[in-house]
Amino acid sequence: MVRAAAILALVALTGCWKNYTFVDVEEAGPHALPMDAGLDEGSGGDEGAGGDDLAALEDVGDDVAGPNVPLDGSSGTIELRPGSVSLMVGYGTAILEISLGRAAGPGGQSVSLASTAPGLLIPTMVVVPEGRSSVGFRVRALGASPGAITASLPAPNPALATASVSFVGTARAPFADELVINEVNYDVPTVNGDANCDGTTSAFGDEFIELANRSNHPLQLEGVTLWDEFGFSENKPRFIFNAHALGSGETVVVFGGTLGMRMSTAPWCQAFWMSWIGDALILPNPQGFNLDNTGDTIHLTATPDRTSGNLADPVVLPPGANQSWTRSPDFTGPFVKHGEAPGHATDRRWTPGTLLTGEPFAAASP
Ligand SMILES: [Ca+2]
Ligand SMILES: [Ca+2]
Ligand SMILES: [Ca+2]
Ligand SMILES: [Ca+2]
Repeated sequence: MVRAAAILALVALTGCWKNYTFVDVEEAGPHALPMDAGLDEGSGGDEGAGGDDLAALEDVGDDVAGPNVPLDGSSGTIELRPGSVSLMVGYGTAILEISLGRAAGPGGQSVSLASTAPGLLIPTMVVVPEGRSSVGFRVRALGASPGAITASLPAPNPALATASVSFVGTARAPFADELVINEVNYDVPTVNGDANCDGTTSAFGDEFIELANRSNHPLQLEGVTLWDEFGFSENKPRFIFNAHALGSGETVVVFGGTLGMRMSTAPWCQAFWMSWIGDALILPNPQGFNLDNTGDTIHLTATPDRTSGNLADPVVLPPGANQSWTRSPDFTGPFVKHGEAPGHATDRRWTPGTLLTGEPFAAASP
């Protein structure tokens, strides 16, 4: 009970929490950072990866054993990314990703985690699920002294990867492509459309926009603005963020209405708790997004001034089909209908707060 109370207090303080399981970099690539794209691409370990992919690697040494090594779940190849990450002091969080050279074998692949950064809370272990080549885990800042995170594979093919960790007192505003739209739910079906888990279907209230921080540092969201096409043309912002530092690899979901108690047992509602859904912070937008079911365009700008510039390309929504429009793979891929994304969760038509597979962004949290 003491521990539970402490966790609740921590969550209340920080708005941060989650436990999870996750996906393949080929399918999800949640931490593909623009600044080290070569690393990200190369580590995917796609068995089919050819010379072009290998040429892009900055660190090909681990892959020498490469595609010919059996899928024994302990291949001796591991990568941790981003290779350097910064967190907000005072409970700031980040999600890092472990990538193996290949899919984990039966039972999954356990990876041990350790840190030399005083006051950095990390899980001691995370499991790459069977059949997946990567997994995410969350870390949390209690102190401010820099150090390193180590992820290690056990014998018989031991391997080690490290990432440096630093701490910052403030988060800066996002630059282009650091904060991206990852999923949009705009065509709410009239039956079973309760995306926000409050027990009722609402044409506006169950719309949502999921955003992700794919940089390697916290981003200050204050003033960041979301628009639909009509709002953009009429200079009417649909949602303006209040101050919030979004950690590296973390996501936030804004629903197009108020938020209530969890009244649904739908799969994506299982992790709905307080201000969270799945693995993401949720925020209400009582005035709504007004996303047209027949097609619309989402703009994400740095400030409520529409001339401040889009943070990423506007997201063009095609005529809807009672499902969301999501990046595939998550964070980095082009948009597709949820039901047409490879590996999508088949028991739902959207994935607020999780990967499109329905698995969490972080498989373990301290
Ligand atoms: Ca709509
Ligand atoms: Ca609802
Ligand atoms: Ca609209
Ligand atoms: Ca999602």
